[in-house]
Amino acid sequence: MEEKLLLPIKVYNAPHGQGPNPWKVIIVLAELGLPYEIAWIPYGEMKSEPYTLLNPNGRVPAMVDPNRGGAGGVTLWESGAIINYLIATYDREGRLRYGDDRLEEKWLLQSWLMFQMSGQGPMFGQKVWFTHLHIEPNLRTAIDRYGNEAKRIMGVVEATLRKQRQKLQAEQQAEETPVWLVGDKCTYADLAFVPWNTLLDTVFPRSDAGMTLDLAREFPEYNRWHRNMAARPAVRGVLAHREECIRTMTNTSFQVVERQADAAKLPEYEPSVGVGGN
Ligand SMILES: N[C@@H](CCC(=O)N[C@@H](CS)C(=O)NCC(=O)O)C(=O)O
Repeated sequence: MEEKLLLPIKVYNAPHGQGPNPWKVIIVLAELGLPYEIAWIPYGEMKSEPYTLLNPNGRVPAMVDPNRGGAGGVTLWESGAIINYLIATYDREGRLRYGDDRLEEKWLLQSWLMFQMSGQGPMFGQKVWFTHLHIEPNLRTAIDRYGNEAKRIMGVVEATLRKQRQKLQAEQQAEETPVWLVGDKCTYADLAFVPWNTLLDTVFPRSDAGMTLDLAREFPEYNRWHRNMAARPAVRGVLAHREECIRTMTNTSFQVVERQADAAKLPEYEPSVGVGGN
């Protein structure tokens, strides 16, 4: 099936687009040049049917691809699984992946995607929770625990990128040549880290003197890696769209906080997590 004949792939996202996980999927769709549309599901409607018929976990994203499968199309949830589906189904030219001719690199991309899903996402997420939202403010041991884990994960990425840089230097390649997690090109595994990276100022707010982050100094290759990804036309377009959504859409995400017994009952969710300056 020609890409231009495809119907839009539907991605469920929550207004006003602050949460990182749906954007991982949207970045991959944009990079592959696939048609897509965003279906906005308020946080208040996410934990019950009909949405839980799409995603039993009651979170975003979910994806419906009307171009494949039976009458209802292919419905999937969990951003990593959706990315895998999109790559396996639509990245025939291997724009964001390696093929069987580079077998180890092909599967190493899975290692990094799993690492993003099980490491970066949950640790950054819990750091945000205990820094901004937990009912007991300044719970230092929890803030430090997740902050240190977040930095440890960034350190794993940094060490890998430095090794990649050393390889390039050994090959006498130009200093500005970008380095990637696996092999010699940007893949879906790199891109999966982008949306959480854009929230680093929220994960490590400058207002918390007890746990700061100086990205350029502590993780210089990570910093360059993120900047290189953010400068890609498709990524730039998606991130600009996300910012516009945050700026212009009606806020519903305080509902996430409202239903948590262990959250501070903040009147607004976004200001607490740094939207609008931090
Ligand atoms: N592991 C899931 C995480 C999904 C997730 O936590 N999504 C957030 C928004 S980025 C959400 O729906 N939060 C609503 C809630 O916690 O109720 C994935 O990657 O798809």
